[in-house]
Order: sequence, then C-alpha cells, then structure tokens
Amino acid sequence: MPHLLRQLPVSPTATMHDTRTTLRNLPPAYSPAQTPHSREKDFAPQVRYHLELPRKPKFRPCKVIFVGDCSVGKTAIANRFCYDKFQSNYKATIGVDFELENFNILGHNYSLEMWDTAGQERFKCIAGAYYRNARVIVVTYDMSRRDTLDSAKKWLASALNYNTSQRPLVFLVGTKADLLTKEEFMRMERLAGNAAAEIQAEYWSVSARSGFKVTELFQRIAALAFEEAVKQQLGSLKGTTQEQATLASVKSQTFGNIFH
Ligand SMILES: Nc1nc2c(ncn2[C@@H]2O[C@H](COP(=O)(O)OP(=O)(O)OP(=O)(O)O)[C@@H](O)[C@H]2O)c(=O)[nH]1
Ligand SMILES: [Mg+2]
Repeated sequence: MPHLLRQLPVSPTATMHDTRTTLRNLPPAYSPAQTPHSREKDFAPQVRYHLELPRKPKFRPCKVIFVGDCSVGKTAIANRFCYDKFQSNYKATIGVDFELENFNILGHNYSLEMWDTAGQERFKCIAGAYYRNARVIVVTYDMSRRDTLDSAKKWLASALNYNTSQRPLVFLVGTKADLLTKEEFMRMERLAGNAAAEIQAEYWSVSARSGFKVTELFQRIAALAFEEAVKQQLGSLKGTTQEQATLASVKSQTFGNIFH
C-alpha cells in the first residue's frame, strides 16, 4: 500500500508557492521599535479592504536601488536573495546590474526591479542616471569597515538628489555580519542605529555569506513598497471621487439656476 501511495499523481490544481516571495502579512522591521516606517504588525485595514474588492488593481514594478561604497556587498545580497548563491571572489559591478523578482502579496502580483549600482568612483556618473524614480533606496555599508558607514549619508544624499518629488523608502543595511565578533557586532549596530535614525532609514544587519536576515529584508522591502503603492491608489481614487462630487454639485447648481 505505501508503494501505491507513492505513485499517486500530484493534483494538477495544486499550486506551489515560493515561501520567500509569497506574503500574507506585513513582515516586521529588524528593530520594530526603531523604524521610521510602519511599526504595525499587519497591513493597514484599508489596504486589505481595497485588495479584497472584485476589481483587480494593477501595480507597476517597484524600482529599488542599491547604493554604497565599492566592495561593501551590494551584489552579494542581491545574489543571495535572487539565486541563493554566494561568491567569495570580488567582481566589481561595472556601471549597474539589474534583477527582477516577482512577489505575490495578499494574492496580487508585485515585482521589485532591483538596480545594483557600482560603488567604484569611476562609475559614479553612470550610476546616477539609474537613480531616478526610485521607490526604495537601500544604502549599504560593510559592518567590518567603519569608513563605509560614514559614507552612507553621502550615498543617500546623492540618490535623493535624483528623487525630489516623492521621498523613497530608505533602508540602511549593514553587510558581512558574519565577519564580526559578538561585541563588534553590537557596537557597530549601535553606531549604525544612530546613523539610521539621523537619515530616517530602517536599519538591518545581514550576511550574504550565511544568509542571515537576507530574505526577511527583501520581504520587508517588498511589503512596505506594496502597501505604499496601494495607499497611493486609494489616494488617487479618493481624489477622483472628490472631483466627481464637486463636478456633480457644480452641474446641479447650474441647472438649478436655469430652472428657477
Ligand atoms: N564574509 C562575507 N563577505 C562578503 C559578504 N558579502 C559580500 N562579501 C564579499 O565582499 C566582496 C565584495 O562584494 P560585492 O557584493 O561584489 O560588493 P559590491 O558592493 O557589489 O561592490 P561594487 O560592485 O564594486 O560596488 C566579495 O568578495 C564578496 O564575496 C558577506 O556577507 N560576508
Ligand atoms: Mg557590485
């Protein structure tokens, strides 16, 4: 009998969900008490309500840019999340690399367009061209090199220069957590936590080598950007309804004047 059971075909209706990219709740921040973004344990009720309506809203891909000094590990975190791989030899990014990752959030398709920019000075002018229209900025530093944390502010300022109409969601990410002793790790997290508060960023420590907190970081980025996109849709819907109401009231006044 067990032999027969093993041969049973898989139901064609059964769908496999990638648990990394299928989200049904709002993932928490790295330090929920210290984030400038949502501290809620779930998506906002109006967001869930909007998504349960029969009409299926469409979402544009969300542009995420990774900035930071050369060799801090920007490419490594993207590769860990997208391909679950890690390379110990350093291959500098030339200009910019691009990855697309599709998520399913509360039953809706949502993709992250990830622009992994080069940290080397000689590519700075090219990378700048890719900063525009970013919805998320991930400022990355190497936890084993204090100077890279000091540069974080400059990287953010330069990325914000290209995104003045609407402030993107900002994350400060410390990489290579695996290289630090417990004491060094705690010391660096304290310093970086203060820096994150100054630049209004949500802080994360990760390791592309071990995979520590990498999936959680990307899930949080996708979920927050998605929630913001839904809220924006709600805002524009509200605007349209208000416009229609004003138009209707103007029309009724005009007709009122004609007939009375
Ligand atoms: N131990 C350890 N090494 C890492 C980690 N992440 C990256 N590295 C190493 O750091 C070096 C630089 O990583 P990259 O991801 O290429 O750095 P980058 O920020 O993309 O560099 P540029 O493209 O020049 O801007 C490589 O040798 C990686 O193997 C990590 O989490 N732990
Ligand atoms: Mg790179």
